[in-house]
Amino acid sequence: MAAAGKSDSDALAPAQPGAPAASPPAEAFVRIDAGEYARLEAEERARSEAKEEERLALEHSAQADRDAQAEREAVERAWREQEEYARAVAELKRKIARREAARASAIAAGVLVVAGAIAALVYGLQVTQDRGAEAEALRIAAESRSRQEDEERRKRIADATRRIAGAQPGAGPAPPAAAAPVAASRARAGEAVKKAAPDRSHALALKSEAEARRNADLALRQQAEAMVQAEERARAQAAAVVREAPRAAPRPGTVFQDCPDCPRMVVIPAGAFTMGSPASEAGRGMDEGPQRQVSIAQPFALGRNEVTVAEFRRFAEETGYRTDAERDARAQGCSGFIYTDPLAAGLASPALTSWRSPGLAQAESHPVLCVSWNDARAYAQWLSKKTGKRYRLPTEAEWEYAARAGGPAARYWGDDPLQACRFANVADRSRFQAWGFGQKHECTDGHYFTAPAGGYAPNRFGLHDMLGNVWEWTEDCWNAGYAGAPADGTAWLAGDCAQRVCRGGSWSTVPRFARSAARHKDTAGHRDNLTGFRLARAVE
Ligand SMILES: [Ca+2]
Repeated sequence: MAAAGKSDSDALAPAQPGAPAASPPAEAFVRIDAGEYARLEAEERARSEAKEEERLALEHSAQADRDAQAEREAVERAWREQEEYARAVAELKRKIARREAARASAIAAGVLVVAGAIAALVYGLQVTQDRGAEAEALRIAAESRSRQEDEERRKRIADATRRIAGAQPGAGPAPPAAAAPVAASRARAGEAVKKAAPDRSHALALKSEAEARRNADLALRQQAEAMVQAEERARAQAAAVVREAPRAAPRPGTVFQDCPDCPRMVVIPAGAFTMGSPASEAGRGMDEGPQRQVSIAQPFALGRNEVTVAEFRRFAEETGYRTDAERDARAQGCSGFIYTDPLAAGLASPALTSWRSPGLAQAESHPVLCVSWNDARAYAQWLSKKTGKRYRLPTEAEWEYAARAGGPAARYWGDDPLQACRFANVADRSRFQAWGFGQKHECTDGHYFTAPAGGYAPNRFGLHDMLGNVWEWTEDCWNAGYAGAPADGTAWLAGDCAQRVCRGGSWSTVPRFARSAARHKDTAGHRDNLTGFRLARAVE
């Protein structure tokens, strides 16, 4: 050891003039035996470890400061977004008010136009009616004249009859002096009748005209009233639509997309279910109980598929985001199961892998791999900002509720793992042919590694790949059981929050883990080529 050389030189140490004899000289070489040196070395190591701890503590503290700052910024951002939302709502309200005012003016103008049109109609009607009345008056006058003529004719006939009767023997002819007053009287009567007939026609015409006016007024009033009522009904209906629109939630089962590059989402109904597995379930883990009732009060949306490579690429391209695997200073990249797999021989080493090149063949439609819990949350935050909707990871309870889709069986297709290959990409015969061991699914699903998202039959909620393909991150902190977990479907944010819950199993999952209740945990920064995610979204 080097300490031995140093102790050999002790005799050459010069004396220090003026120093007290009892004290060793300040610069004297000190004899140190091997034991003492080991002790000193241990002390030095302890000091250095203490320094390292201090440095780590400082780093940790700095990280905590950064986290706190990020949290403050997130809160501020949320406030700002809320303010922007409030401003947008106010602006919308102003726009609606302006539109209403414009509509009211347009309606008023319309009323004037309609009133003008009605007046014209009424005038036309009046003219028509006046003409009708005139014709009627003429007809009455003609009839009257005709009756008068008939009367005169009858009188003339009666007179003639009387004259003829007076000429008969015994009666003698009527004296001419008597005939003159009768003729004059008849002429006067004729004149009076002639004069009376137009007077009566005129009165009738006036009466008809007044009647026509009354009818026209009534029609105008009725039409105006009907128009006002229709307008009030239309305004009430428009107000009801504006009031109801923000509350109108899409129906369960509805598939929607907030943008062309956004994941497709399915509306999941509100409901209650039994979370966890019964003791009798084959392959059950101790962390899947105790079983408990969970109620989810509001519908929410869940990704129909796991987030794909293409969808994640859009995020990375728009933001320049680098995943934990890409940023890792120790260049660990993305850890993977396949590096020990005989079929994966010759693939890139973990240090070079990331979602861009996870060490196995993937198409853009396959679920993204090598993303940590942190990366998944960053994607959700970006999507929320991009769309103005609240995207997030699902809670563990939401995930299991959605995976079961109302069924109590171990898997959403039933209890039988042999049926898996219709519904999920799991460790099937193809995978284990190479290995020749393992508890595989005794069926063939057509994919050794990941499969295109949504390629297998969905569950009753219309969700694909809830089991198999890739493990999916959830929001919850890890707890080794459900005692004390929230019962309302919210995330359990107590417990071991350095580790987060993954659900659903992967392309490499054996029957024991390909179950709706099976759980798994990883640290928030962990990434591997078995794990991806899907997103949840609040349904507004
Ligand atoms: Ca498979």
